[in-house]
Amino acid sequence: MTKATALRVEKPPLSSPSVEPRELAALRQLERKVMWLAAWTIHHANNVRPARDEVKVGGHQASCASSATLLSALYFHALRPQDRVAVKPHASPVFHAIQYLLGNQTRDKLAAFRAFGGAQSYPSRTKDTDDVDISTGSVGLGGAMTLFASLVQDYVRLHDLAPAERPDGRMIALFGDAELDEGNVFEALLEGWKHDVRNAWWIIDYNRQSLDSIVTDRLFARLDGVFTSMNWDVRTLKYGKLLRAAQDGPGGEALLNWIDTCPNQLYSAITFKGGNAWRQRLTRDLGDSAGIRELLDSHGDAALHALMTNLAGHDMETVLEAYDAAAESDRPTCFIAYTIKGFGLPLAGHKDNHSGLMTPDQMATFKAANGIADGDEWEPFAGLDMDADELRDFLGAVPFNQPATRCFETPKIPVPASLAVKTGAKAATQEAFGRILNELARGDSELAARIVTASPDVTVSTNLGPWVNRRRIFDRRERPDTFRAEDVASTQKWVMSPAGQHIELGIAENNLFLLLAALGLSGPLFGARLLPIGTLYDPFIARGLDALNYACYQDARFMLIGTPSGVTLAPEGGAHQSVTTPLIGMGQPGLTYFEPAYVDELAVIMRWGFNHMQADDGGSVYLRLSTRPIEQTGREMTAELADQVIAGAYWQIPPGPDADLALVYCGVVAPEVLAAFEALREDAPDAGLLAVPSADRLHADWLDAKRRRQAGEGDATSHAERLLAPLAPDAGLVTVLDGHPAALSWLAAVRGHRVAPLGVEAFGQSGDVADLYRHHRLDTDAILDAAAQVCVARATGR
Ligand SMILES: Cc1ncc(C[n+]2csc(CCOP(=O)(O)OP(=O)(O)O)c2C)c(N)n1
Ligand SMILES: [Mg+2]
Repeated sequence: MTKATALRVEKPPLSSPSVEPRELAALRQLERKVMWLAAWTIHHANNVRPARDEVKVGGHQASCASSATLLSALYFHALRPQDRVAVKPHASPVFHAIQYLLGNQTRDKLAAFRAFGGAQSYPSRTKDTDDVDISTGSVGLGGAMTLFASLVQDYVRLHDLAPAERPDGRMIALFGDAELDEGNVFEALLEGWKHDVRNAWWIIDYNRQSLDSIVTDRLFARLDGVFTSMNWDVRTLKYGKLLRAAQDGPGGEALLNWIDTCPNQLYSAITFKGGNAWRQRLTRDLGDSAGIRELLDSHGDAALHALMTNLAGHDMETVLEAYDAAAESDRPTCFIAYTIKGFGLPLAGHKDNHSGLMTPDQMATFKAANGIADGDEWEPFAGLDMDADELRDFLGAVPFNQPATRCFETPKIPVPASLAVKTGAKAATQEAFGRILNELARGDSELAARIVTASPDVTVSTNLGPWVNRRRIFDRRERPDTFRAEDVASTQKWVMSPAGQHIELGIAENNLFLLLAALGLSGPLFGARLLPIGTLYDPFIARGLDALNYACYQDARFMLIGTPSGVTLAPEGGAHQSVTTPLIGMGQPGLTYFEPAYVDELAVIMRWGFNHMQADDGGSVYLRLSTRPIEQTGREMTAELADQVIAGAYWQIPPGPDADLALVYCGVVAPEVLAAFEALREDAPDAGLLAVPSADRLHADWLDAKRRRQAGEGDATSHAERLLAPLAPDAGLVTVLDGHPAALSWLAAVRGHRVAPLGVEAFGQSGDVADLYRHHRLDTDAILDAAAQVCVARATGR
């Protein structure tokens, strides 16, 4: 076998039994319209809509043209209402055009593409109004999320939480081929394989171009193998019907062999140049091959160009056949669809076309070719060769557009009045977290039934063990705990079951966040509200940070437990110590950060968190916890104190009137701060001790009060302002946390107090807590020094 024929894709039949001729004709018309609308939407945003600044509007006409057939065939034919789709970000105008034709998108939103309030640059669940299932933007994430969505769909059904009669949907991603450069895609593939996911389609728009260039020739030969090794069904769609028909004619075999071995760069370059360039090149390379002259002579330049660019991803019939052929199976399927970036546009094939825009002249030519008259640019059926009523009827009958709930409203799950647990006199927040979940696991509350935990291989070391022992690990099949069956003693019972409520992941934090995104959208996507809790070591939040941001961007609701954290996990060393996570927690929209010191605070925060995850204007919650046991207060958690914990801060020891000094702390450094406080009380009897379980809530409320005052609400005040009011105007604050000091130092701006911010600013190293606190200046002596410093500064007016 020659190299060329080895690459040849098995020849599918040329007939199309599954699609009636009129349906095919309608689909071809609509595909043309989608191409036009996408190109026009982008052109309008850049050239027609008046601009107010010099910043380019942008949009991706070439990326859109590449995927118009694949998406039209999907939405107008293959998709069912229960299916969910992640569309590659740069095909957003194609998606919006399709929804427009289906009656789910307005002309105004299209005309305002990329403008404030208009259709979004990249499909957005929260900002777009035309039924985006899965947001995209950061390449690789949306596609990978489909696998976790599929897992969640199975979870919901196996727990009998799915709405009755609702069939399983297929989780579908339209990928740009360069998205498969992102490592997270392969992490997800592997995890998906482990969990035996089903009902997933990945459609790869294989235009062999990324942003900067043409992708390497050898890559996809490898990728095919990757998918096959994960037990995916791989369907390569290479040639359209014209090329397949030509194969049997004069010179056909030689022609296809030539394409098979043609480097991606060369194919793209000649595609850009067009018919005459094909003729010259083929004459040069294949002029002596039998039948080639005849083939070339029987095709004019335009016909030759159409033939040579007739790749399957632009051949409606071939795409429909491929979708239909895969429709019966629930095996994950990857379609590698050969396409041309910029197909049908003057941008086609050019290596620089990613953000290329057609010039007004090119657009005028394209418009004429589409038969669109001036003023009819947005008309759904203008310039088409089929009766508008017939097309309207066709669109009305599209399976995807039949009445069905696509965004579910789900009732809220009641949260018990208290989640308090008993601990010893000394306790760590991580251990208490495990106890709270264990208590929930023992009971039979609705809350416990809806909690799903997940962890990337740190289940036991983040104290999820007791919960897992009781609620088991989720698996589509029952699997006994072999160690138990073999009488090997272990405190961990790892029984797997379809009823399990913990999803065990391999070590890939990206996957944790994508799973949390899918679990946290289970209500709207699958009609069953779940309350996901994900645990990981705090420093490794950074490993999955983009996926965390992505989950929050989609308004997925979950509880994230970062533990252990800071330098307090001392002997574990610098590679495991987290420094910036408090700032991540404060800065991340859609995520509220708490760092409790005491177990009673944790119980209050978790309770609030479960409600916040369900509130219409709520969000996700991040708890930064610790393994360091500290002396508990033994106090009663009053309603008033609980409110203050949630507001972000409370006076653990209130200051006297006009006090000169306050120690302010967050989290596990409480013992050092308390010791310092006792030591300085003799000299500063009026000093106060402020505990800050949520610098994030406190800060957000402070900004909010400012905004409200600006908006005319003159008496609006923030919790931080009220708390700091009793201090003398020139009092000093010493702020302390096991994390970056900027998380608390802003408190000085609330009332203009002096501040000495203590925290961690450098990488750590192994040691015990005492050594590391001394090294990073978090120990009692350092706090006393800082207190002296602010007092001296006050006395000297500096
Ligand atoms: C994580 C991330 N990195 C970089 C980008 C910028 N970017 C946008 S599209 C793109 C290339 C996309 O190529 P491909 O996926 O093949 O899409 P297509 O060729 O269909 O446009 C890049 C690098 C991004 N959106 N996300
Ligand atoms: Mg590409």
